[in-house]
Amino acid sequence: MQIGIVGLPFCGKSALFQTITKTHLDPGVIAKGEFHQSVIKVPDKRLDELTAIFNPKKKVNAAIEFVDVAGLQKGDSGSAQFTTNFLSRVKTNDALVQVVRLFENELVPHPEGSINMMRDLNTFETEFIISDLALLENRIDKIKKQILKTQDDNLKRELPLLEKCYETLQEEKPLRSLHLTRDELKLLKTYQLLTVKPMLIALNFDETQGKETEKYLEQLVKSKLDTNTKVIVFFGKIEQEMSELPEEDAAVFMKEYGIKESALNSLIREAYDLLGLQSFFTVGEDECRAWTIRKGMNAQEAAGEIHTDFFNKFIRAEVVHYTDFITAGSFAKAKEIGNWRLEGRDYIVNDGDIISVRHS
Ligand SMILES: Nc1nc2c(ncn2[C@@H]2O[C@H](COP(=O)(O)OP(=O)(O)OP(=O)(O)O)[C@@H](O)[C@H]2O)c(=O)[nH]1
Ligand SMILES: [Mg+2]
Repeated sequence: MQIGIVGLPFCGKSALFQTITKTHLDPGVIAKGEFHQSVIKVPDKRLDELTAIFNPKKKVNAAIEFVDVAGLQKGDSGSAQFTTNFLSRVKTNDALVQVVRLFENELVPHPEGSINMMRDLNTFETEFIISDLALLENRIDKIKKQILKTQDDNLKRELPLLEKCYETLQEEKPLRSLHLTRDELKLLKTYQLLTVKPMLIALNFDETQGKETEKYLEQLVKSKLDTNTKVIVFFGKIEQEMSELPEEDAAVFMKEYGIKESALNSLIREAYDLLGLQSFFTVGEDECRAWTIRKGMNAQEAAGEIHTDFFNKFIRAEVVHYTDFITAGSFAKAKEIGNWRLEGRDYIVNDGDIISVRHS
């Protein structure tokens, strides 16, 4: 899974990227405005606990790749415009984090000259909508011509969906506001549209603005967030500084500044929620591991995430929920009280299930 960090110039994208990936970019590298990417381990206390119990040779956290994508420039007409490089980077992301700047900093002036959350959000949305409109217009034209020629049934089914999307965009609404089915989303995936991507708005505050965050959050909620949109609050500069400290020291500072949750934790929690993701575990002496899957996946599909062979040769899954396992203290005890179960392929996996796949 790949998540792109986007936003206007100097809004704090690289600050957020460095905070969550615990990397340190050289100021010269940052200034070049290139993209950076890094894979982060998804922190999971349950996996830590399981590792403490099984003492395996290896612990493998779930992973998410983050990309810091710079690339919104002032166009010739004075309006904001995406560069081609930016679009090609963002197109392949599964979700986007849009950083919105709320901190004042005279040393780095806001490109529009002032702080204005709604304006910045709209600037971005408009550019995304224009880009998707152009893409769809082109595609719809082509499909119509092809249908006349070939009478292709697949294309005939596709056309109404693309037209529905086109109309939505013309009403200046992003595609993520449509309640699209899984099949529709699958179909649209090949087009790599931008406004269909789930969006996480990350409000970047200065550490002195701790008391102001509620006000902005309320304003956003009042403006009715689209479906598939979530908001988090973070404190770019100070959190970046803290991410370079040992964990215990960082915790002390967080408390001092009244920061309830780190950007990393809130970002991952909301991203999982937004993308409908959950984790299951595999445990053993060799390895304890967290796997990320979509909610609603069955045992066979989850097994397939571990290995294609596990999907093809799936027989049954041994399942015990993390909480039940911890309460019982061992597999044997969990079995005794009936919390350890054998499930078939259609069993819908729960967040926190510990699974062992039986296959032929
Ligand atoms: N005071 C204050 N400054 C911040 C905060 N977040 C970022 N900055 C500063 O703002 C400047 C821009 O931050 P970056 O993280 O480089 O912003 P960016 O979005 O990556 O910028 P570009 O990649 O150039 O578009 C840096 O000098 C940061 O130190 C914040 O919360 N408070
Ligand atoms: Mg940057």
